[in-house]
Amino acid sequence: AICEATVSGDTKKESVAWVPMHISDLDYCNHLITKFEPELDSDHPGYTDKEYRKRREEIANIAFEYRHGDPIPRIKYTETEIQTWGTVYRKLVSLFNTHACKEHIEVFRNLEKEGGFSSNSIPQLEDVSQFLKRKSGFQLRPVAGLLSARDFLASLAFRVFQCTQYIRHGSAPMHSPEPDCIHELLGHVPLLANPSFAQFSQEIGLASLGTSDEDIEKFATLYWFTVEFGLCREDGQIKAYGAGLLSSFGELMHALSDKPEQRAFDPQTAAVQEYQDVEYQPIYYVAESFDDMKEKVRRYASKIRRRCELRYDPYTQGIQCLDSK
Ligand code: NLE
Ligand code: FE2
Repeated sequence: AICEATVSGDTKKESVAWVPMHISDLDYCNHLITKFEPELDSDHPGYTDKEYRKRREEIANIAFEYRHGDPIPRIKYTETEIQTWGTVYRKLVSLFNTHACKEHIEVFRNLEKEGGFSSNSIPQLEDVSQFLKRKSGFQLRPVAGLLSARDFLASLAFRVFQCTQYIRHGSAPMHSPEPDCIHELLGHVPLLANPSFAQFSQEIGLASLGTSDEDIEKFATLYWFTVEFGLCREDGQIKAYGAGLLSSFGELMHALSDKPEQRAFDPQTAAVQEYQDVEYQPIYYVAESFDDMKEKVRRYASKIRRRCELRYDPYTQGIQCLDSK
């Protein structure tokens, strides 16, 4: 589906971007960024582990074959995988009370009570997706690895979160440069169950649809310094709300220590700040509060140049153009 009115830029049709107009169009939003992968990168802890690489391929195939509307296939995780999960889970849980923002802590408790979260087993994406649907209307869909920023952000417009299903290599539990199910489930899922954060995420997604590559790049960077690695003030203390911190006990401790640089959050500067995604971050942005971050990013998103206002219609699960400028 192409909606020309959603395409940014001048009336000269210099770049007619394809835009998903219905939730089922997300079947085509599957462009992966091949970066830090066990098959390709000799620094990856799974590079020399044949079994791990085979497992990754198996799980990736589930995502490749997935189509909108399918239940997310369940995975029988191995003992080794469950052990890695348990190690990270216990470590992180011991840090959340002092290091995580209250919105994250609140849902996390609920996930342990009603959502089947525990250190003994890796939650199944289908069950977590059902949990999210009830709490905030978000749902998960499996993805094979790191997705292009455009596709990832577009999914948010439909309240869909693209979620990896494999787990990091057991030899490097404290930090993983690539997303994995620990990152998604312990980092992202708690906040996605928060209705206000869910609304915020969808708005970012809508604002990203059909915008220029430059704007997507800035958006992705802003997302990086907030939703992935953001810190915020809360009752006179600094807490983490970024999913990349809340899923890495190594970096969570680092971020709240006196080692990294902590800057006051400003979306204009954060959106163009260079970053790397291999090691712990040297710079974090600290928002005045979690709510203040959402408000500032919203305002930033509303100024992005676009040809028409978009709205998501939950009845048809499609995108509507409200006006053509
Ligand atoms: N560094 C994070 C972790 O170890 O869980 C993952 C970040 C993915 C962007
Ligand atoms: Fe993430």
